[in-house]
Amino acid sequence: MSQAFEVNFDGLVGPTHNYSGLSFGNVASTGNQRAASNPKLAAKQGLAKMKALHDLGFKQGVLAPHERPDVASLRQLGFSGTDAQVIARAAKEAPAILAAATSASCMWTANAATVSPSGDTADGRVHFTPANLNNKFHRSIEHPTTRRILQAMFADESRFAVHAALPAQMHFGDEGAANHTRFCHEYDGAGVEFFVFGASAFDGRYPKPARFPARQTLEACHAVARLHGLKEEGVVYAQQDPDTIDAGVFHNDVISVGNRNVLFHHEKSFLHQQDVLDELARKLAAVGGQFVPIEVPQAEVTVEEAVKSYLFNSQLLSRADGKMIIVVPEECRNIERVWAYLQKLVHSGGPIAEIRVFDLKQSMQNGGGPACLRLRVALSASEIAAVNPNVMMSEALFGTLNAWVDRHYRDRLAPEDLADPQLLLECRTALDELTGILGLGAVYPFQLA
Ligand code: SUG
Repeated sequence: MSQAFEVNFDGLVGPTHNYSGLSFGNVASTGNQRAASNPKLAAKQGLAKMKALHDLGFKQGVLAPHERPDVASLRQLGFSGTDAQVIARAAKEAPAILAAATSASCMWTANAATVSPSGDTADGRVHFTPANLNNKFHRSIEHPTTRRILQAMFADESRFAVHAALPAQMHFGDEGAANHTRFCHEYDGAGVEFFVFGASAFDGRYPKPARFPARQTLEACHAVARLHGLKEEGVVYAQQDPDTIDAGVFHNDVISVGNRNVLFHHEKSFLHQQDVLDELARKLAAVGGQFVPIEVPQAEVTVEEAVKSYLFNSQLLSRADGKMIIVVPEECRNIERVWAYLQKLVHSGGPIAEIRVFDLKQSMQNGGGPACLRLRVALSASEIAAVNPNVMMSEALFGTLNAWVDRHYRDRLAPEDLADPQLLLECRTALDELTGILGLGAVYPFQLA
């Protein structure tokens, strides 16, 4: 039996979690603009999921939140003075920009980076490319800190390579693992990496969505595959159906999820869907895997119901007996047809045999479900031993982080609170302590200044 694991690194929700309607094309985000948030509850909901999966025996880690508001970005945009003056001026002259600079969006760590396990890469190292998240200003400011945090967690350069993000330009719009899945037989063997793009930046022959933006380009997928040293026979590219992007599927992980040899997806996920599935089956067979697609028909769950319930923004986790657990948000239980589908799925005798439901409402209201909140890193036992041990979930870390949240987080943030300069100080105090807890060293702008 292989000694390799998929480790899920979940984003710890930051103290400034709020609803600012920043993500055009993400219907939950725009629909909840100006609602009051509860950062304390959001962080605790995320921690509860991490702990529950840890208790079930899965390897679970934590990715730290970022310093917000990002005063450096505000200064770059011409707001000047002391930090408090910068915030006051931005609040008065450009509240939408202040909101963007205050977003806790790094919590959705599926967008932190694309990860290629060592079994796939030319140099046998695990490769990470932080996503430039170029399509949205509030997300485009994440990657420098994300990179420093990943370097502090995966510091051993003989095993891990943490690249810089792709050029910050729409041609190379990159959304990280939200548009990437890896299929394999064993986590440490060779696999097939599946890159899903929304449009091509340079080739006009590819169709484009009409209403909402395509965040990920084909050219970004190619660039990441080159940087990671992937072999052509180990890669499949597919275009998302542009109509589903226009229906609110802003990332591929809102319409499909894969694990090991299984792809759980909707009938309307990809263009030329049958060709895509055939290529995945052929390439996975070449590395010893037997591809199992599970396709959900529109007649049973519509794209609209998929977007509302986040059925596909689920986690598929392999149990020790080889069967899989599907981790879904509570919203799936609240939509009768989706819940009926899930019941049928787990009683079908197929690979997915168990449902776990989590209350992640604080994140869901911004369009972030269970899969958005985690970055998957497949690691061999010796690679796991080289990861910074302080970031791995445990009984003790769970207690420490809950107490840390209790000490530093507010339980309500309304839009007008973002103008409060105290919020920055609260965030810095919390993060200063957190870098100690997680053994990250100096990773935030205020620590590096
Ligand atoms: O990028 N929402 C995030 C949600 C990301 C979900 N991630 C994955 N599907 N993997 C986004 O659209 C909303 C922030 C606000 O409106 O305040 C936001 O950024």
